[in-house]
Amino acid sequence: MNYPNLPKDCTSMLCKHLSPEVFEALKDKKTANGFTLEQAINSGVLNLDSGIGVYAGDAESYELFDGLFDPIIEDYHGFGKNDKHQSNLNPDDLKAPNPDPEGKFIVSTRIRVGRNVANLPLGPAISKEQRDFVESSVVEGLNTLEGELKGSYHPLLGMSKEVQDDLIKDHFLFKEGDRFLDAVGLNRNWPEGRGIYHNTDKTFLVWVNEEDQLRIISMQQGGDIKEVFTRLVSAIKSIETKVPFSYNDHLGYITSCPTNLGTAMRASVHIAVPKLAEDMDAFKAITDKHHLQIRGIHGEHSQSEGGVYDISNLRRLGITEVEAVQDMYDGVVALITAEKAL
Ligand code: ADP
Ligand code: IOM
Repeated sequence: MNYPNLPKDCTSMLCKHLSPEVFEALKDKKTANGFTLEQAINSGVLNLDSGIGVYAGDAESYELFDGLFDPIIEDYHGFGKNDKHQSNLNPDDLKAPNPDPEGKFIVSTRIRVGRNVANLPLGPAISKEQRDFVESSVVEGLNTLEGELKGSYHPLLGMSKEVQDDLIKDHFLFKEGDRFLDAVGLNRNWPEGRGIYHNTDKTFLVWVNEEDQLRIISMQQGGDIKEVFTRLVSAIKSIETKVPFSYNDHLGYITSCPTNLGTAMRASVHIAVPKLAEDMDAFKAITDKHHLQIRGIHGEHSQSEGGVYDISNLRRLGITEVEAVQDMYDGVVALITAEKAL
């Protein structure tokens, strides 16, 4: 493989950090699962509008291709090679009374973590048999959950188009045919091995075999962020007694995209700030100050509708879960204050 054609105006982390020297040093390496640099960068090479554009095929990718991953991890999370990740899943440490009790701004709150099964390749390098094994063992574990977490699994295979489209439209299910995931092999054998588990109220959900093998999700209408976090923590704790997760002291939970390492947590609200959004510089000044990311309301790479945005914590590694949610909470309070003042 030759050094890829990366135009000067490309702003992804791949374009920023893949110098010809880094490329030369890594181009012939292969992990024990057969994952190469060419595979790791293909999504960003084919999708120049990527935010990052680089994926890992397994935990070893982060060590073998460290010349590319380390600067991206440092740039995105502000986390250095010798730093250690820390966890805090205690809801009592979160200072987050509902910032919008009258429901004027916050439409809904969602917090998710990514998880992958220990001692298996990540989605980009997994075989069909391994992926099917992940599905059956995760579903076996999920089927033992009780109380509020009790629910049922709905495989994508055999799901009607209508049900699938409704779940996507209502923000419960991942999209189909994502070109960023496609380019790194995450859509191979689609739809086999993929599905969604959820409780009756759809306040607790688990995506199986999307970008990560598990996305554990707690969500509900309104702005009770602490309630959403508390439910998520109880789900994580129950599931990890049944499924061993890939984790190390340096990078925390191992995920296929380097943005998700560490806590693998994205805590978001859908929030209506139509006046503030008329001045994107002022809006961005607040989100930057609180380390937040702005997304559209149909997920990553989508657009806002009606002045409603998805606002979430940007950093996930080197800070605890409580700090990640606190970043989001503090920023949301600042956004509401700014919107009210306009
Ligand atoms: P992820 O959060 O897993 O990184 P996306 O950004 O693609 O992935 O979002 C996945 C889905 O979750 C999308 O349908 C998105 O609209 C929905 N979503 C995210 N945050 C919220 C929220 N606060 N309320 C309702 N739906 C949300
Ligand atoms: N996590 C991943 N979907 N994303 C950061 C893609 C990208 O834009 O590079």
